Amino acid sequence: MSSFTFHPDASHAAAMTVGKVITATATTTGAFFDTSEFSACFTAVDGSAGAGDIQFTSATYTVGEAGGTAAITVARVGGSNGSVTANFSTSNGTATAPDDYAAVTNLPITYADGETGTKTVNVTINNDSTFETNETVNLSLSTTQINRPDFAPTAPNQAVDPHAAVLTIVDNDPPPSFSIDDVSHSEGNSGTTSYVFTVTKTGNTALNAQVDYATVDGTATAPSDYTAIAPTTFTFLPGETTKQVTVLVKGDTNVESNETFTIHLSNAVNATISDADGTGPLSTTTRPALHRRRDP
Ligand SMILES: [Ca+2]
Ligand SMILES: [Ca+2]
Ligand SMILES: [Ca+2]
Ligand SMILES: [Ca+2]
Repeated sequence: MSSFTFHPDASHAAAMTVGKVITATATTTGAFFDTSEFSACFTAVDGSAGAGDIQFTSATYTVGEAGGTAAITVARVGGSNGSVTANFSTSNGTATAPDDYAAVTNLPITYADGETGTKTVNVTINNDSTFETNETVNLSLSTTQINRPDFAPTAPNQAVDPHAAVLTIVDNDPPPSFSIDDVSHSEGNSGTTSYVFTVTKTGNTALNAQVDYATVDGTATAPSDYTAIAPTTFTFLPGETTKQVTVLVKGDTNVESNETFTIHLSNAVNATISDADGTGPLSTTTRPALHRRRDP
């Protein structure tokens, strides 16, 4: 069957208000005036504005990690004719579900015939205790589906482009901190003794963290008392919490008071430093006997 366009004249147009029902019949012009009913009647609609589609009200949204939920607003744009539905979904950007947020998949958002304004979809945010960068969640709205009764189920619904936006979750956790312990034991009377210092990273982090360490002379001096360590960088992967620094201390039988040197931490990256100095007193616990014997 061929199609045609209906042009109401002035008197008929006045009756063509939205919501009225239109029917059509075909009548031959022959002697018998045969009449045929057309397909199901349908409701007159506001064709000038169309059904519109459902869009995000912004290309970007931001929420603090402690915000509980991110309120994502959408609006019906371009018309209010008929009922429309679009499906809202999230997908991982740099944020990952379920650690950072609760995923949403194909949540329908529906506007009734004639309904306009904004609607809000809540995305649940997880307030974890991990230091991390601000992270993103991709938001999508599917093609808007138009649910008008005059659209047969098998007919293609009006297709409107899908829409996308990005939600940024702003982290609220402090960076991890580095500390180094102190080491004290006998230097020994000969050879070298290992002084093992432990650098500890405290706090959850999703990022690599770095810190530099180097020896610093105190009353003990390199190279006569110990072997100096030039500035060196430790890189801690997210799950690493401790690393060790070994300083070789030279033992001798000289009469000397306890001496010290320091391992100094500096230049922390993605971290802070809570205890920057590990001291290494060269305890002379083997010395008192020698000391008393030689000192009248
Ligand atoms: Ca994360
Ligand atoms: Ca997180
Ligand atoms: Ca947090
Ligand atoms: Ca966090």
